[in-house]
Amino acid sequence: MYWNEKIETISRDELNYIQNERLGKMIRTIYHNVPFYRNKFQEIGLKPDDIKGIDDLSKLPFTTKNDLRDNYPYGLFASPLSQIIRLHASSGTTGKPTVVGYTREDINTWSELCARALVAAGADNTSVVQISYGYGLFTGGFGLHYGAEHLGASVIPISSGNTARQEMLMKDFHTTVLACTPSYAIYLADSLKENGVSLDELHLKSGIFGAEPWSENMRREIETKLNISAHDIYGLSEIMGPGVAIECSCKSGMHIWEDHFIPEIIDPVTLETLPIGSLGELVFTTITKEGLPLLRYRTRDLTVLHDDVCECGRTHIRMERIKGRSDDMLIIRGVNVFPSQIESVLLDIGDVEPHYQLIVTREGNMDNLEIQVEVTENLFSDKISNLAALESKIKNKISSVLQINSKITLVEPKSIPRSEGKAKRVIDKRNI
Ligand code: DLL
Repeated sequence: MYWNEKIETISRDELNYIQNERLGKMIRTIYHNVPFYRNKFQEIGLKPDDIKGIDDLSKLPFTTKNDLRDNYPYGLFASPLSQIIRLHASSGTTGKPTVVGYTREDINTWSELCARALVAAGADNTSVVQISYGYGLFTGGFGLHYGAEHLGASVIPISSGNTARQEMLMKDFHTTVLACTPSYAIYLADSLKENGVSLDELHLKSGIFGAEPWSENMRREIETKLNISAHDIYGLSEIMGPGVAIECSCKSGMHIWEDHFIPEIIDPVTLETLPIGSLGELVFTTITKEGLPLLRYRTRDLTVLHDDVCECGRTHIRMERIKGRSDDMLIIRGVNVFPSQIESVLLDIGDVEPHYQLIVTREGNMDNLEIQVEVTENLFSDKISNLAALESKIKNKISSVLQINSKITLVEPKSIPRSEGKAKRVIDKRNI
């Protein structure tokens, strides 16, 4: 039922004691090792000793994705590269990705927290875990892989894609736990049915689904179609990757592992800290990370925290499903996409105006992205073949920079509606 019962069910007092100790130690390390934070402290006249514990959290400066971009690639690392054993990356807001680094101890912590997550979702050392999250710079595959190995389960590191092979291995290898995005879980379930595979031929018991927003309706659909218990898992590369929080069998929110990350909810406009139970932006302070410790990192994810004790016995705070974002990031087929990334690709290519619109739809369970972009007057009156060549050039560039497929529609100059205020770049027609 628990991977680490002592820590998962620890009293709040003891947990707070651990948090205070770890926070103080981390602040001192960051101050000495990361010039970016030292300068920020000096700007606001803050000394490491001013932070006595978690009650002083609001004195600390925030960190944003832009800070990571401005210090690309390694400027915020608190450990030298000789201590960093792994690098991952996620989408940046423009051309360059956000880079994250892990020391050996960070990888150990990540494995421990993913093992806790897997057990909370019903896995044990007899489980066969099929990891259908992407392996690579994305944190999904590797994070859960190390967690499942740490737990002693048998891991199938199949990565994403190739549905026919996923189905064959799921059946032949007796997969009991499936880890993938919720939209892919539904796609797989439908495909299994189409291929005449009955649920009796499978051994599935539970699923660990995250990396993109989903709903209670989707949970019901997945649970019925695959006859499993479906658990929401949350995480982000900057803080660690998958396993920052997980739903237990009570499914009334995801437990955040507070012995490693301190969560807060803020008002994204005033930046004031909000009381428990309020809807706002989730902010994390890491208290054990060595490679890339972050103070008050603004996730931009909107949610609500609950601190009443869960029936499962775990005392760690719970977060509700992600309700939305306080910025314009979209998640399309599990890939994080910022409109500003698309804009910088378009402007690099030339022959197009800086007027574009992204139209996101969901067909069945697959997301589709259409990019409508205005071409210059000159090009518009040009030959059709030139327009077609431009379309495919944009499509290829978007695919290589963002790793997503898109449909490019070139439109007449001045045909995309202009706005007097903020341009409406995204029309999201998905009803998740
Ligand atoms: O998506 C890590 C992950 C992998 C989580 C596998 C769960 C499973 P990033 O690529 O950095 O990391 O994207 C992080 O994805 O800020 C959220 O907006 C979104 N996200 C992650 N999990 C959930 C979830 C991984 N369960 C961003 N529900 C986050 C809704 C989620 N959104």
